[in-house]
Amino acid sequence: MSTTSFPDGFLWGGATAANQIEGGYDQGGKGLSVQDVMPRGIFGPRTAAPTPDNLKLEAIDFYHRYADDIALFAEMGFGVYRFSIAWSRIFPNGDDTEPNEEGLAFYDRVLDELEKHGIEPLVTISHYETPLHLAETYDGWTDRRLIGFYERYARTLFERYGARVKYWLTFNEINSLLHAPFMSGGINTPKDELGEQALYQAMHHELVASARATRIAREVAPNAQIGCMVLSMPVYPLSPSPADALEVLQFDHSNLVYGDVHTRGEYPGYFLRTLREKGIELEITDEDREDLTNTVDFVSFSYYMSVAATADPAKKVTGEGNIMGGVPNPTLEASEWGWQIDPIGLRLVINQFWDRWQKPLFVVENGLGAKDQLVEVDGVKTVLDDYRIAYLNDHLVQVGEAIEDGATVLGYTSWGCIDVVSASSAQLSKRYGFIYVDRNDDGTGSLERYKKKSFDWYAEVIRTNGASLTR
Ligand code: BGP
Repeated sequence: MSTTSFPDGFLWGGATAANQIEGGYDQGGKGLSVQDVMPRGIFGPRTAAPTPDNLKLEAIDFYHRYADDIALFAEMGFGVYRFSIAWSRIFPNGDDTEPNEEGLAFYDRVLDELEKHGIEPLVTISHYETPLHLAETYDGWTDRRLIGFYERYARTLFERYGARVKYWLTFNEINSLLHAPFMSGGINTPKDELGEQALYQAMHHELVASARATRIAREVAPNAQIGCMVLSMPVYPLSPSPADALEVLQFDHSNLVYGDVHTRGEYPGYFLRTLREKGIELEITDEDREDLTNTVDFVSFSYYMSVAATADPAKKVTGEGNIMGGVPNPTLEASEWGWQIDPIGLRLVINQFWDRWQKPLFVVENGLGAKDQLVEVDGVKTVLDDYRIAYLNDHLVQVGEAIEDGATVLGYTSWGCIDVVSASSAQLSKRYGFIYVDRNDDGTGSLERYKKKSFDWYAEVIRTNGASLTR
C-alpha cells in the first residue's frame, strides 16, 4: 500500500510575487506600479510618489540575487516555482506600444536559472502590480481600454516565454478586486467614492481580459496551460439556523462567481440576480460574451483561513483576515495577525472546487505569517520555526485527504517560500519563508539569507513525496 496520497509527478514548490521580492523598482527601464506608492500595505494611504519608507522599492533584492535564491529553492528539491512578472517592467506605463527589452531579458535570465535546476515555472501575469500610469490616467480596470493593454502584455509574454513556460495564471486573487480596488485593480478613485456600478464593470473587464488571454495562449503558445487564481475563503454558518446557512450561500456565491465564469464561460444566474437587485447594468458586448467562452485549463487558489457567517446583525463583526475578512469562528485559533487557522478548511475547499468545476486544482498559496527569531545553533544562524512546520504539515495532510477524496490536485506552492514584504501590512516582520532574509521593518539589515528549520523539513516532505508528513 502506498504511504502517501500524493501522486507521482505532484508539483511541490513555493510562491512569490514580483512586487514583494524584486526591488529594483526603477531599474532596467521599469516604470512605477501601484505598489511603489503603497508603503503601508493594502488599506494604508497611498503616496504621491515612491517614499523611502516603502520596503517594496528594494524588497529582498531578488532582482539581483535571483540566481542564489533559485539555487536555494533547488536545494529544497522544488519541482515548481511560482513567481509573477512585473507588468511595469515589460510595459513601463502599461499603455506603451512596444515592450521594454531589458525587462523581458530579466525574466529570460530567471527562466534560465529555473531550467538549469529543472524547476517548472508557474507564472502569474498580473499580481497586484498594475502600472501606476494606468491607475492615474485610466482609473485602472474601470476603463475598458485596460483589456487591450493587458491583451498586448499577455501576448508579449506568451510569444516570448510560451515555449518555456507551461503553467500560467491570469490574475492573482481576482476576487479581491471589489475589496481592494487600488491594489487589485489599479483603481485610483478612493474606495468610498467609487460606485458599485464602476466596481462591477471593472470586474467584468478583468474577467474578459483573463478569458482573452486564454484565447491568445491557445493561438501562440499551444502547450500552455492557463489557470485562473482565486482567494479561497471557506465559510461556516455561525449557528445551525437556516438564515445563517443562507448567509453562507451568499458569501460563497460572491467568491465562486469568478471560478464559475472561468470554468463555464458565462455569468451564473445568482450573479445576474445580484446585479439586478443592486440596479447595476453591466456593459457587456457580443465580443465580451464570445471571449468569456474561452475557459481555463485549471483552477488555482490561495488558502490561509476560513470565516463564519451570520444573519444576526448584532453578531456581524468583521475579524482580521486575508483581504476580505469575515465573522470570526469561535472554534478556531488565530495567527499573530488574527488569521484563523483551519487545516480542514483546505480539504473542504478542494472538495468544493473539484465537485463544482471538475478542473484540475493547484494550491498556489498557503502558509503562516509569523514573527521569527534569528538564533544561533552550533554556530549557524537559523530560525526554530516549529509553529510554521506544524501549520504546513497539518494543511498538507488535508491536501492529501482531499486527493484521497478524489480531487485532482496538480501541485502545492507554499506562499513566501523565502521571506517577502507582506501584501496587507507592507512589513517584512510578517514572515512566511523557509529562508530568512535579514531585513527589518525599518529597512535595516544585510539582506543575507539563512535557512530556517522548516527548510530541511520541507526538503524531506518533497523528497518523500509527502510520506514524511505527520498524520
Ligand atoms: C495573498 C496575496 C499574496 C500574499 C499573501 C499573504 O492575498 O496573493 O500576495 O501576500 O496573501 O498575505 P500577507 O502578505 O498580507 O500576509
